[in-house]
Amino acid sequence: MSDQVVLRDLQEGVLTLTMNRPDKLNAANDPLLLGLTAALRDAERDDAVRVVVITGAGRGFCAGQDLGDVGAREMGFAEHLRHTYNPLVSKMRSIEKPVITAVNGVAAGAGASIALAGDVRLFSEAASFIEVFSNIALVPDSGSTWTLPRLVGWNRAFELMALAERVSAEDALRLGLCEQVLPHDTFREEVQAYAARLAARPVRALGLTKRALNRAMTSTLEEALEYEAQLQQVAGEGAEHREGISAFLEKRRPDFAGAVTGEG
Ligand code: T3D
Repeated sequence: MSDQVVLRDLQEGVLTLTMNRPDKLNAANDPLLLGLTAALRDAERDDAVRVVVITGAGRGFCAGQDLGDVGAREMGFAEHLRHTYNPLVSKMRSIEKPVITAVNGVAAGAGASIALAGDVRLFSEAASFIEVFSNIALVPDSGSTWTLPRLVGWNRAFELMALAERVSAEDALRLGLCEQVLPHDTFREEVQAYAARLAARPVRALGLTKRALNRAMTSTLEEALEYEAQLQQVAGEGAEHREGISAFLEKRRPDFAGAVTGEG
């Protein structure tokens, strides 16, 4: 097994980033957090990457902050969050490519926040989700206070945060914390197949869609309508749109990846 804490694997437009500290359920240390953020920044600039998948090695997704590291560090909590988790979560939300969090096992604390920050959240049957922060008398961070109440409502979010109870994959699906629960034995293959489906979509238009949805979270309807008009102008002038129209008229499948490659 590699000693790198973030593994990168690019296959057919799908970049899989694997958090790789399996002995600690991929508890996050600074190299892991900074490595993930750096990989997302690289992916943002690389046209060969159409979709990003974030997952974990071994039986965990991510158990949150490595608690063994906390006592030894020189930064305060706020400075540490600003330096590590916050740029990671911001980049996951702002990168204009689909990000799938493939939650293969337990996602706890900031690991749960990272799971929720995906555009598409795919859980294995063996996954679980814990807002574990209150067990060690901390406040939920890395975006959980933003994402969780939007998904489950204020009161349910507070209950999950206050009691730190483990949510099974089945209950996560019922609560809207994930889009799909997939069989554990074939999880990685099914995630790759799902990601390949997304990679065949017009990912530049999806990037603009992500931008519009992000903006709409804090805008009025009038502002959203105007922003949609502006982004539609951009999408409508793009190679993907031309390919979509041609494919429709010629009664064939669109080749969106080829359209962008051929842009020159
Ligand atoms: O700036 C800042 O740092 C603030 C940011 C904070 C963000 C946070 O994420 S705070 C929350 C930190 N995370 C936790 O409190 C979770 C602690 N872990 C657990 O509660 C449990 O391990 C789990 C519920 C996640 C999983 O339980 P289980 O029974 O499936 O596994 P386990 O046996 O507890 O853990 C397996 C190994 O992983 C074990 O090591 P060992 O005994 O086999 O050598 C355990 O110590 C290690 N491990 C799990 N979580 C962490 C960890 N080691 C370091 N840090 C961890 N967070």
